[in-house]
Amino acid sequence: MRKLVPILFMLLALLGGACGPDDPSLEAPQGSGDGNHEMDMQDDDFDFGQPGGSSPAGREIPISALDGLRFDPDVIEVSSGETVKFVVRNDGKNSHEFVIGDEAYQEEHAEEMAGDHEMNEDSNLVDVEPGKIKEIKWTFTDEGEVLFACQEPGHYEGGMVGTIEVSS
Ligand SMILES: [Cu+2]
Repeated sequence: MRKLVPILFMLLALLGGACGPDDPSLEAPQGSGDGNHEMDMQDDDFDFGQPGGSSPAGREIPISALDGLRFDPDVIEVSSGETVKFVVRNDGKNSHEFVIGDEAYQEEHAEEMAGDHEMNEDSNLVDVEPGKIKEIKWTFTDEGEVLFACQEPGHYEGGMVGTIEVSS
């Protein structure tokens, strides 16, 4: 019996080896092969528009982040193709973030943030300390709804989210 165990392991190893070089990815679902999904999201390649870059902003939109887990205003209307500059002021005593993203993006980041909160500033988000102001330029490309949310732990879930209605 004792000798059977190593033999079984050897057999398994041989079978495993036959599956090719990508077999060590036992933790990743077969076929997905993309541990780089995370990198995609930081690659200025977004589903909900693009960083404003050097495009001139047609207008500035002031937004206030509040400790009551609200943004003021919380509904903004823009047109597709429009570049706007958000001027985000933290009027609270807690840290807040301003993260541009569609619902899928926000949901995904809310889950990440719930665990280990370490969100580096990216082209679609700013971290705003109490009393500070940060600016972020964004070009909206597609008609539809984009969200802006705070991804401090619990804030998005608590309702710290607003809507950007992008018209054609
Ligand atoms: Cu917040």
